[in-house]
Amino acid sequence: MARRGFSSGRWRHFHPGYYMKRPVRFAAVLTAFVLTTFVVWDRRSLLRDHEAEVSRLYDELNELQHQLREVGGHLGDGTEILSGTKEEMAKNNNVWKAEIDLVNSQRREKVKEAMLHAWNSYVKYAWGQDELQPQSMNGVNSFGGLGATLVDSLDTLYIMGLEDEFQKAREWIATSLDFNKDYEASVFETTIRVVGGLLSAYDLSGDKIFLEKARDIADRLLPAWDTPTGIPYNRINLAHGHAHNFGWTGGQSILADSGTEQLEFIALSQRTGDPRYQQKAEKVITQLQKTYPSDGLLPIYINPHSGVAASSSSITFGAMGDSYYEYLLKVWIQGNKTGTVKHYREMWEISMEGLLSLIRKTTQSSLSYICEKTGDSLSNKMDELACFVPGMLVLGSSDYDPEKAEKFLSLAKELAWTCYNFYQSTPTKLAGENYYFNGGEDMNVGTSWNILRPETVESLMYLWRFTGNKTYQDWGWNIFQAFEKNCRIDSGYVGLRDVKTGEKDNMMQSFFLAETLKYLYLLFSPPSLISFDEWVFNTEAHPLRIVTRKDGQDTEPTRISVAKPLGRKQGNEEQN
Ligand code: DMJ
Repeated sequence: MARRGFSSGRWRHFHPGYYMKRPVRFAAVLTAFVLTTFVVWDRRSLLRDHEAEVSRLYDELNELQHQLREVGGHLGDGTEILSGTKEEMAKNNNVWKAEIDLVNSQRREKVKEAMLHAWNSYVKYAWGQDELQPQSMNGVNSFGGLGATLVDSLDTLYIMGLEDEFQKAREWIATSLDFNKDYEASVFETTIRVVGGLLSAYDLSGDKIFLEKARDIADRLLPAWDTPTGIPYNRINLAHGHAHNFGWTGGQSILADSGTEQLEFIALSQRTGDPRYQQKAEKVITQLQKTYPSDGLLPIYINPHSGVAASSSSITFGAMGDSYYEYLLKVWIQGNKTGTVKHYREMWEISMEGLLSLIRKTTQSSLSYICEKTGDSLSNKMDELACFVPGMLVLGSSDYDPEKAEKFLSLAKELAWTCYNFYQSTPTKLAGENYYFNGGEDMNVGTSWNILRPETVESLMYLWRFTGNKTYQDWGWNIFQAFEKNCRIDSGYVGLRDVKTGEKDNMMQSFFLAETLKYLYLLFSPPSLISFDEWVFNTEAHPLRIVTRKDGQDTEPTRISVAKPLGRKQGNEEQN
């Protein structure tokens, strides 16, 4: 029987001559080969990343289990549930839970100790001043001498059970806090830190001194809203009430600076019975609503005389845009989701559709990120500040229909992974101020400082509470350890001038105590501590109690939560 050659039968496909006569088929085979190679390579590199992450987490788990057994040895009662082989322990769900509780309580104590170190350094070197410069061991009045760190720390001290420290701070507020300062204060910074901090301390403690002081400073800020449109000027002299805008904005008001006072001023009106604060702050939103763009994305500069946003300025979820979007959602939550505040949710939902149009993915590792936009042009830049977005999406997603809720929850998870990688990708494991994703590249640090910002751990706290996934706690713990390693010095905590070299700066930002450490503490605490059902956090992490709005006709919730997350209080057992 004659042997069949390569030129006939099924083997002919392997002979070069076959393709020389069929160039189209050759091109198709070549394309298929290249595509398959790329897909396999891409999958493998993703797989490698995941394997590395899983293996790192597994190592950490082993280490924690080891520590737990050691701690168990000192516990006396109940130690028997902490002994035995790893396999036996893993089978026992209660033991597993006990382990987690113990790890969380150890982590919580470490964060509390960090807060005490930051606070005691402030007390020692900068008492009553706005912020501590730890390297030079002195205070500076970067906010006009309003005791910014002290006021910003009140609720963190209270929540952590640091009663003596809280009382000492309270005495200073009662006896020494004086707002009559001939100083051009930022309306935004003063509101979120001072008004917010005082109101939160009042809500937590019931001590009227905090409410009186909040009212005093808010009265000094109020003339800033006396503009033709009600969109405020962003600076005001606290002693004389003269208001204007920052020179570098060309006389324009900034979006975030104008749209981030609503929570505090509504809360103040609710607690004092004086409607003026709420009216001024809410008028800004009704003014913006009149010319709301179809994609809900507002440029960061707005003319306070015409109410028109300057289309030449950029659209961003980072600096100068960020908390405007955050407050649309949170005012709706603060207002019990009733008809009175329905327009906030509607505007927020429109803006979230706009947000989707800014999302892009890197080609190599499929990292999602949020672009900035000027006119029609997108830029592949994302601020770490925009890392509050995952938390906001999680908080708002449960009131969408199930399909959309899932879509926004997935996006939140993807963005949180990117934000976590902002930290993991640097030698210090701390994030830079912003990142570029040019040409589909994964991420390149732009401005490379880190000033102890909270946004990523804030989002991790929301994600953990809503999903119950402990991975978010582990990520937060890694970030905390990087702060401890790089930023802690004997006289407090400093930022880094460069996350690549670890060179230190000389400033302990007040939001490190107000936000970063508070969110970390809550990340390792039961979700019932400052529950989302009763509290809403302002943008400086000051929890404000949700109370029924009495000013509207409709006090019934307008939406039924269709996809309420599992275990909003307890967390579920998602393990991915
Ligand atoms: C804080 O003052 C607030 O979170 C604000 O909304 C953004 N910037 C800082 C923290 O980074």
